Amino acid sequence: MIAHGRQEIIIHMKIDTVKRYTVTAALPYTNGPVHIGHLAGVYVPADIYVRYLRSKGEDVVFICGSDEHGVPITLKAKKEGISPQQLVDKYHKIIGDSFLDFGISFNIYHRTSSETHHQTASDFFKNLYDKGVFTEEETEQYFDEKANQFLADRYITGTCPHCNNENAYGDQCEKCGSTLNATDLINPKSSLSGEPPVLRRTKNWFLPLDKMQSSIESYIDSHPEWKPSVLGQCKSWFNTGLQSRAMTRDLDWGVKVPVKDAEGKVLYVWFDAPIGYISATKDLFNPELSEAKKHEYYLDVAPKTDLSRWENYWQTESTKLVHFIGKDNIVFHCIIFPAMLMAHGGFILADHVPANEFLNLEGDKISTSRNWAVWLHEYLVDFPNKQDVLRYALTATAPETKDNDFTWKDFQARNNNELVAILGNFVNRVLVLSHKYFDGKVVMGSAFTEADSLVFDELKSYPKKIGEAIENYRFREALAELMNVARLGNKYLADAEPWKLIKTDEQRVKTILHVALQITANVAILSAPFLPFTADKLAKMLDLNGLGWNDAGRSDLLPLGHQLNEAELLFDKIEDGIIETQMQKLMDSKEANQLAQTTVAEAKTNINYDQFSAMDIRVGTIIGAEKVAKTKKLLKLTIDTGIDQRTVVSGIAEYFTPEAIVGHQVSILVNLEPREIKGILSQGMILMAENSDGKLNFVRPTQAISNGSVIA
Ligand code: B3M
Ligand code: ZN
Repeated sequence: MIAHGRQEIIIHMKIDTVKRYTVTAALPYTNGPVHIGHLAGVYVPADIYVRYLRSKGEDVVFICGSDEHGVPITLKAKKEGISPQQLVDKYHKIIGDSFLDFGISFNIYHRTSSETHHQTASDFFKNLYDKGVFTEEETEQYFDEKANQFLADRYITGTCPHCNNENAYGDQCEKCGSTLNATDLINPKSSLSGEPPVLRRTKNWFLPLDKMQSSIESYIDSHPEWKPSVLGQCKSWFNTGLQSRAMTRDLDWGVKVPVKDAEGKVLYVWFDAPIGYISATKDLFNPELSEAKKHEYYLDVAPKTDLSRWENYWQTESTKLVHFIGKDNIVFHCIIFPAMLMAHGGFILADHVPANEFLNLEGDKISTSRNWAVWLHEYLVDFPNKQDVLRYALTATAPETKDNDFTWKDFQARNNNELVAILGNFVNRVLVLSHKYFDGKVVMGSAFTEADSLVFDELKSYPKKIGEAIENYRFREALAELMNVARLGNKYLADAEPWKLIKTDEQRVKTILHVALQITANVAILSAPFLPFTADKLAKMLDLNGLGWNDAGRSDLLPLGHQLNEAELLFDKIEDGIIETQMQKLMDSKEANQLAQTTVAEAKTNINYDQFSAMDIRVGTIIGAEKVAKTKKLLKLTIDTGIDQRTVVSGIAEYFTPEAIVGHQVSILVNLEPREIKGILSQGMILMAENSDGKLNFVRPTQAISNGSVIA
């Protein structure tokens, strides 16, 4: 209780002095498309927050862009056989388009390969360098002698010293989440050549986080209102003791290190990427930015403000800075970036870092390499115009406090039982009845009853309830409260029964629909941060313009005599077949993955030609098959070998039924010494292909050929 009270006070104190907001969303690595995990963890909550603030009339910039440096990019480029620049050009477009398609309303979607960014990051480094912040250290780094290259971060894989995951990267273990140095890995291997690397001495510049620990700790301590998971991660870093960390790398893709003696070195991607937020803001407010660049940066109109300068969003105390990120980025946003900003001076620090946990998919970790994901660009092909359904389902199950699971069944249920049955149904009933009884006009009949006043009173409480949940980064709760507004409307209609009263008391029906329409207008405002496409559609149907959050709660949003537009369905039911197709798609990728991953048995030692030709392998036809009694695996087959008809006992009963194989041609080794199996004399062996899971397939001619044909 005490902690809670304290938390509320801090939040309110800060909000009083806030003049503007800078909201950032993690810059996605530009090495692949984005999936539902990205959307749920970072971009949808950030977008809800920003749309809400804008609706309240706040001055806010929403910043994102492509993280185009770092080893993930160069590795993927190599894999696709294109240059890093070609790779980032390709994915910058795909990712940016997905965000646009899903209504993620960045003011700018920038890129770290841009000139502005290179200049900004370079200047930032130079500033720290000139102040003597960095320590120059010569250390031993891994080097691939075959590729003639230093191996930073993800160029190295090996076993995590903390959890024994064999596929940990040189900068991070994805299994246990610990941040690593390449030299921490057990049995390191180069991702380029697969060989164990050697150590070579090289000079790099380090940020002495060890010396900055107490300032960083007091910064974190001043935010007891942050999520326990975020504070917990920071605490564990402090407990182990911060260590100085290299801010440069021996690589050629990235921002060149702008000092003497730094050939072949670039800034560490985690040094340059967060500065990307600042570069993006600069270009957002750059009046000279060319149209072509604006297009490439997906630039929305710059926010209307009397102080249109980027500095106001980064260097003024009255600006509230919020970073939306996933939990794997916590240390970089809560410790390293603040340390950089403090060392530079003149910048504000984040007021909140509402990191989310991870979203799983059908009980399994989302994985790009295993293609276990729902890709946004693919979703839109299968579910055109259903962006809001996904936004809704992802917010309703957002991994706010623990990892959560997305399932297609849940997605379907959220759509059918909530969006269609509650929200869509309410709006549709009100509009259809208004058109049917009163030609789509807002009318009023007999005086409001006590029931009407109670509904209005309750309605009034929602903007604050929903708003507070959003301001405290509890988006699931906020969304649940929004649905309660629709529930309130449904209950009101169900109790008032205008469809019955119309025969006896038209004046009362006018008032009922008047009340119901005011609720609907409120739904249009309150749903906009969460379901922007739906809210737009609804606003059009109501012919409602220019209202914002501060109008919500009012019961006079639609004036008397106001003409409504035609009603349209907001949502429609998703049938089982559609969901089954999606499940099948996932099953297919699981299977493809398993096939790709099956291990291959080691090669046997060589034999000579005589040994090979000693084997007499023929084509035969199975002319009879039956199970061998009291066994699970054995079938007794009768084979026409062309030479004779003989009996072979074969261990294939778990994979084939007798009926399914009679008539099949097979390959049979006919000169294998006869052997008694379960009392049956087996004369020969059928050739089978067997994978590492024990799955069997017949080895047989692709077209019918006469029995007895020799296989050699
Ligand atoms: N690109 C990591 C990620 O996508 C990184 C975020 C940068 S935010 C400055 O997980
Ligand atoms: Zn680990």
